Amino acid sequence: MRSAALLLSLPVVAMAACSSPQHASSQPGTTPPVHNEPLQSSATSSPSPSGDSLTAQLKAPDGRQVATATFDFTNGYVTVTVKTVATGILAPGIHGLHVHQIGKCEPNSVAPTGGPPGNFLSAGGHYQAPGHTGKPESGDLASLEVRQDGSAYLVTTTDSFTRDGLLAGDKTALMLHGAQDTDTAMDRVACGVIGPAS
Ligand SMILES: [Cu+2]
Repeated sequence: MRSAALLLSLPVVAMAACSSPQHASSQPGTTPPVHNEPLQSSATSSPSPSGDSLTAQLKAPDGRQVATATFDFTNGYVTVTVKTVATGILAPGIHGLHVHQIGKCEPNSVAPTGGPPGNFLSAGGHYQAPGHTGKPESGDLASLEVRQDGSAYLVTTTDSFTRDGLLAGDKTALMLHGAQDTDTAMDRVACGVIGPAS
């Protein structure tokens, strides 16, 4: 619910600051009307909990719930919030986080391009919005920094994909990779299919 538009009338102060003789006229100044309207506070712009939000429940390959993610679409961009729900699962460090191109989160699955099976490989590669090529890819997000106890919290924004784009076709999945600079950096350690909040 939005309040009426904020109408703020600042009285214009006519400054007769010029002291040069040729401007020293004694025109009677017109006094601007002064409005003493109460200042209305502007509406706060936090994402509204509307039905436009999407969510993903990130789970480890063994099914343990790792984190929740929300996608709030407002003002032409999306605010992505990722929060762990358990400690002791994720390794400390900085984990790659991307939207992948297929809404599947299957342990021990085969990539769409074939090859040996692995965790969450059937989610395919990084999501690209229609018509977008190159890097950063549309699904690339800020990384998730995991604290020593395995917990993490990230809020980031992007305008590189839309709600409709995430839900189109095979839908999409939010994927968390292993910690950077470790042997498991390229692994897919948690995955959640992106869909409407239920
Ligand atoms: Cu990825």
